[in-house]
Parts: sequence; C-alpha cells; structure tokens
Amino acid sequence: MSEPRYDALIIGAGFSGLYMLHKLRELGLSVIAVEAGENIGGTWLFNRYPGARCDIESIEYSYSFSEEIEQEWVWTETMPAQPEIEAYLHFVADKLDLRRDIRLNTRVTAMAFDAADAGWRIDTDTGVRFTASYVVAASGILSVPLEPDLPGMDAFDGASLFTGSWPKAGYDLTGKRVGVIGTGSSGVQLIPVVAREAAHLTVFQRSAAYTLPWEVRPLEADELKTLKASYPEIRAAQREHPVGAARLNAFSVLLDTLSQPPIKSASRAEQLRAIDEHGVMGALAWGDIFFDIEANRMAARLYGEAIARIVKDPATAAALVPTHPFGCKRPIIDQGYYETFNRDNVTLVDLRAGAIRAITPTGISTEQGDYGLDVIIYATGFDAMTGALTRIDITGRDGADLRQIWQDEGPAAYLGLAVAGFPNLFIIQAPGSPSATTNFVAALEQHVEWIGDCITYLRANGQRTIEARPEAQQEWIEHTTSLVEPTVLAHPSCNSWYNGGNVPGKKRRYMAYNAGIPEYRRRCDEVAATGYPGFDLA
Ligand code: N01
Repeated sequence: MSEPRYDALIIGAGFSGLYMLHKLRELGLSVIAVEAGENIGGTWLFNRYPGARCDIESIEYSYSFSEEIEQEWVWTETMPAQPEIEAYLHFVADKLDLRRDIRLNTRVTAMAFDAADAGWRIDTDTGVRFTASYVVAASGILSVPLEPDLPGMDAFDGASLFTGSWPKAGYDLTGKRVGVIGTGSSGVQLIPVVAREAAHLTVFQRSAAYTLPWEVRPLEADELKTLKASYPEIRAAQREHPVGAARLNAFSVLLDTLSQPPIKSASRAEQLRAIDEHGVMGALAWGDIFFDIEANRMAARLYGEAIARIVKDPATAAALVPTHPFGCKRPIIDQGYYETFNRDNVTLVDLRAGAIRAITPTGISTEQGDYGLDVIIYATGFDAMTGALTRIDITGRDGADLRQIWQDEGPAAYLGLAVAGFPNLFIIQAPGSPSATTNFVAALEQHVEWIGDCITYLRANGQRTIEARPEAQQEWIEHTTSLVEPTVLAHPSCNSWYNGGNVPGKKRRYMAYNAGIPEYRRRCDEVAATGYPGFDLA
C-alpha cells in the first residue's frame, strides 16, 4: 500500500520528531511522522524504569520555541522524573495538534533514495510505503537498548527486565531477590529505588561509576511563577552556555572543574579540605584532570577516599572506586547511590574480580560464585548515536549503504546532521553533533531550526536536492576529533557510548561535538548564510 507523496517524512515522534513536525508544518510542507512505539515520547516513553529522571533542570530541559507552552505547562520538580516528561510531551502534542500527522506502531524498515525522483521511498513494517522529498531522522541517540550477549539469558526462569524497554504496567519487585547488571546513569538511578522495594538487591558492577549526589526538590508555586516570569533571561543564558543549560547540572559541574586549581599542585591538606567540604564532588573539582591522566588518577584516588567516608564496609567502598578516567563517560548524578550500599539487603558484586559466566535458570553464575535471583534487570546501555539508523536498510545515491559505511569507516556526518552519499536525509543529532555532551533539548532545537531554514532555502531557490560533500564531512570529523585529542577522553581506557566502545565490534570514533552549542551554532549559521558550502545543491 502506498501513500501519496509527502514533502517530508520524519522518523520518530520523541522530543526531536515532535518539534520537527511542528516546524515543517509551520513552513507549509506536507509532513508525516512515523513512530515505531505505541505512543509518542521516544526515549521518555521507553525508559519508564523506577527512578528514571532527567539530570538537567526541567525549566531548561524543555522547548523554548513556544512562550505559550512555557507559560502553560507546570513543572513540579527541579529535575523532572520520567512520567512528568512523558506527560509534557503529550501536552505539547495536543497543544500543537500534532497527532493527526503521526503514525504510531509503524517502524521504518528500509529506505532508498531515488535520484530520478529526487526523493526517498520508505518501507515500514506495516506494509505501508511512503515517498517523500526529504527524510528527517529524529530517531534518537539513545533509543536502541543494548542487550548483553550472556550465555543462558533466555533460560532464566524468573523475570528479565530492561531499563530501556520497561513494562508499561510496571513491575512489582516487593519481596523479590533482584539482580541489576549495569551501573551507568540508568543503573545508578534505579539501584536506590529497587533497594527500597526488593527483599534483596545484588548489583553486578563491571565498571564503577563516578556519580555526584544531587538534591531534587519540588518546585514551589511561587518559585515556578518567578521562573516563568524570567524565561526570556533563562533562555538567553542557555543560548550562550556551551552545554545549552546555564543552571547547575551534571554537565556544567564538569565544565566548572576547568576553572579550578590543579590537583597536581594541591597540598594533601587542600585535597582533604576539598572532600571535607564537598564530598565526592570535591574530589573531582580540579582544573587539570581533563588534560593530564596522572592528575585524573590522583582525583580518582581522592574520590575513593570520599566514598570510603560514606560506605561503611571497606571492601564494598574499595570496589566502588572507578578505574577509568573521570570524564570519559557521561557525568552521572544520583540520589543516595552510595548510601544504598550500607543497607543490609544490598550486595555489590565487583565483576572486575570475576566476570559473569552465564545466566542460569535460577540466577547469575559468576567466577566468584552463584547468585539466586527472581528478577534480573539489565541496565546495560544503548547502541547509541547510530543504532537506530543502522537497524534500517538505508540506501543512498548509487547504492551507498549507511550501515556498511559507518561500520567500515566509522560513524560520520557533516556538521553532525547530514551524511555524504545520502541526499535529502537530515539526521537530528548525528555523530559529530553536540547532543551527547549537552542539554539534548537545546541541541535538538538548533538542529530542527537549521533544517527548517535549509529546506526553506532549497525550495526558495528551486533546488531539489542537498548532499554533504565527502571532503567537508572529513574535515568536520577531523575538527570534532581534534577537540578531544588533547583530553583524557581520548585515552585508550575510555570505553563508552560516546566512542562506541560499549558495543562489541562497533568502529570506534568519538561521536560528540565538544566545542559547545554556541560555537556549533555559529558554524552552522555561517554555512547557511554563505550558500551551504560543503554541500552539493542541485
Ligand atoms: O548506559 P551506560 P545507561 N556485563 O552505557 C554495563 C542517558 N541517561 O543506560 O561500563 C556487565 O552508561 C556497563 O559496564 P561497562 C545518559 O546519557 C540519562 O546507564 O561497559 N555489565 C555500564 O555499567 C547515559 O550516559 C539519564 O563496563 C555490563 C552499564 O552496563 C546514557 O543514557 C538516565 C554489560 C551501561 O551503562 C546511557 O546510560 C539514564 C555486561 N555484559 C540514562 N554490558 C539521566 O538523564 C554493559 N554493562 C539522568
């Protein structure tokens, strides 16, 4: 079954897809958004696990394009929990009447560029075929959960749950023996909540996390009123801030360390004062730790001392100290993570002392012993940045195969939004975009607006196609890579979704743009203002 041709098709109806749909409709295009999920919301629909919450303040982790939405929506906490973000996106979809142009339960399976027609043919799992002049992939950077390849996973007699596809109806963990595999952002958020519910919690930790305690509190009505009155200033400050969020958040803490004195020249007394006054956060606030691996290791040791002041059992405290450099994984914030390990019903299994051998029908078998479990929760991360698109058969000009190209040559895109060989395909937050190391909503708004302007330009100038040039793409990769080369982020021990090191077999390349959103915007605007150099227009 084929649909009439659309001007644009958007893949995904999460944060990015919803705004893109609104933007292109505003510009007068015929648009359809195709969403694999049963509802809108994307990442914030699927990650419904207990404790799921954003680590940017709600007032900044929200659309800035509509004053009406800003004023009407009521945030109830400083940092929003998953249900509130999901509800917010529903509010936005209703407010902008977006649902009529969204096809739910429809997964794009393949798409091919038709040069003669200057457009894309798009196949879906419902059998409906679409054609569109432009495709915008708003398919998310953290939307494909990564299941570990552990023997016996299917043979487990208990319940297997994944943070990235948590059951809609929830899951009652009361009285259960629960195992959690994974201690990234998801695991660190989930673990304190599960510990309060389960009869016993066993945490299987392969890499210890750096995580900073954070207070999340209700937003009082008066405070929210004052914040809403200050929105113009708040948004202006966000636009100027490298991470797209000017209020204190996980990223800005990291950035603020740059202005601190170096740990290498700090006396022992000064180091101890840092953790006396600021706990684990004080251990990491030194100006040299991103550029000097030895300084970073000194900070990690101090961090271990700060953990030992919280976690009572010395062996558990020692096992919670990370061995990778601070900064090479995404910063994490938590509510009561380390304190959780003082509970009688929580056990930490440090997999560095003996790996998981297999999942058995009754639990998890490791090289250090077997653990009986009723529920296993996998908080094992995502095939990030590229995973959503490499699961679609995408064929560009002259048979170019996106999956193969990214596999062979590494993930790449010009300006972090368009790939050479794939005309009229825009990717919101592709490899080389600020996304991963910034406030995602601020980053996506910039992309949506730039793409909207670009399509307007093409239409106004009678151009039917736009395609990134390989040499421009290569220059962009070199520029992006050069930003992290002098830092510990390029250290060989850094394995994370930032560089694909978390996915076996994935070609490693650092995928975020680290010069900040304002500099990124300046570069993108310059390209737009000078007739799109680096692109072929025809
Ligand atoms: O995933 P991760 P995540 N055996 O990749 C472990 C965003 N987010 O879902 O590091 C044992 O960070 C793995 O170990 P290792 C945020 O951007 C935001 O937690 O590979 N362990 C690691 O500990 C975040 O960065 C929020 O050694 C295995 C963990 O699983 C991103 O999502 C909240 C394993 C995966 O950590 C991803 O976070 C949640 C195996 N076979 C998520 N395989 C907020 O806004 C993997 N692991 C706060």
